[in-house]
Amino acid sequence: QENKIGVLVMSYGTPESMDDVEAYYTHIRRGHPPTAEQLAELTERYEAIVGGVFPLRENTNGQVAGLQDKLETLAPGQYACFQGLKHARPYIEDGVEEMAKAGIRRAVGIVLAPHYSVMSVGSYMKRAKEKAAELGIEMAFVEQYHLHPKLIVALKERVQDGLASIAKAAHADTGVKVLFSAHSLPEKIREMGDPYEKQLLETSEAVANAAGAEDWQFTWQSAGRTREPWLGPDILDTLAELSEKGVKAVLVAPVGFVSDHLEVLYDLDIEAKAEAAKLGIHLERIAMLNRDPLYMETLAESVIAKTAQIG
Ligand code: FEC
Repeated sequence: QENKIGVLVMSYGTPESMDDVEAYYTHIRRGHPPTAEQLAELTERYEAIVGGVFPLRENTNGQVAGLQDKLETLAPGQYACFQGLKHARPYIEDGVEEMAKAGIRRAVGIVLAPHYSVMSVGSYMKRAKEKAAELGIEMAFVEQYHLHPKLIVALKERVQDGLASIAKAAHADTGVKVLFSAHSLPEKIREMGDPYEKQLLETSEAVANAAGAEDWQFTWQSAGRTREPWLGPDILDTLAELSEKGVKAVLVAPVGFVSDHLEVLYDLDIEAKAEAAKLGIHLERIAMLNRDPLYMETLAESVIAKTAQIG
């Protein structure tokens, strides 16, 4: 593989088993173990999503394999993909080490999240850069792909399918609000001039226009359980506000995420859905991208375009 270009495919990571939840949570909290109460609460959320299975692991594996296949089609024999996770094994640093062991000298890094924030994609990149410098690998990074035309088409199709599904479920007459959403971050990113919020609005607007959905807005979800203020409004507050305005049907489009995982399967499908039901709102969610061919092409084309920068 020495002559190949390495592709470090980075994703959030999920526990390997229920026994691993505490270590995973401690890693997310930068080495501070959770209290017994916090741990119990997170464990319950994992148990609630399909009986304690960790779908993000399988989905990330599938996306890495799908990207490798797509690169093989577009540029046969030129690329070798490696996986690096933010909060679980194989960690980002492990992925870079695997590349070095395979004799890779040049590599491109890409994150399985379309929007750039210094606190998300930026922190993945920082860790990969440090390890690559240590091991003498030259690396370039895809920082965002939130307006890639194929990503927009893939999301547009899902919004149209979701609207058709809601129309069948008897709410065709009252109109449907499309709610684009993404993981909240601490409010301090605003003062840092971070592009996260702007990029999320750009994706939302492009998808809404392509799908012909006129009635839409953006909301945050999954804010962390810390004392500092997080970007809002949160989806649960947004639902309450929409209910007061008489909205009866909502299609959630979590465009900040690309897989089925806890923040979608619990925070939206269980928590937000229950809140909507209480408010008399019919809530559905668009299907996630997972291994969608158009998403795989978005990743592959972004990697190939970036390769030019490493000579
Ligand atoms: O399915 C799974 O096992 C993992 C689901 C999962 C994804 C995910 C994505 C993002 N996060 C982002 C930011 C933060 C910040 C904190 C934070 C905390 C958690 C906790 C869990 C968790 N996140 Fe996450 N995130 C997922 C899971 N996240 C569990 C800890 C308990 C909790 O607060 O709910 C706060 C950390 C701190 O204390 O400082 C910040 C961002 C994304 C989307 C981009 C990406 O995928 O990287 C941003 C999936």
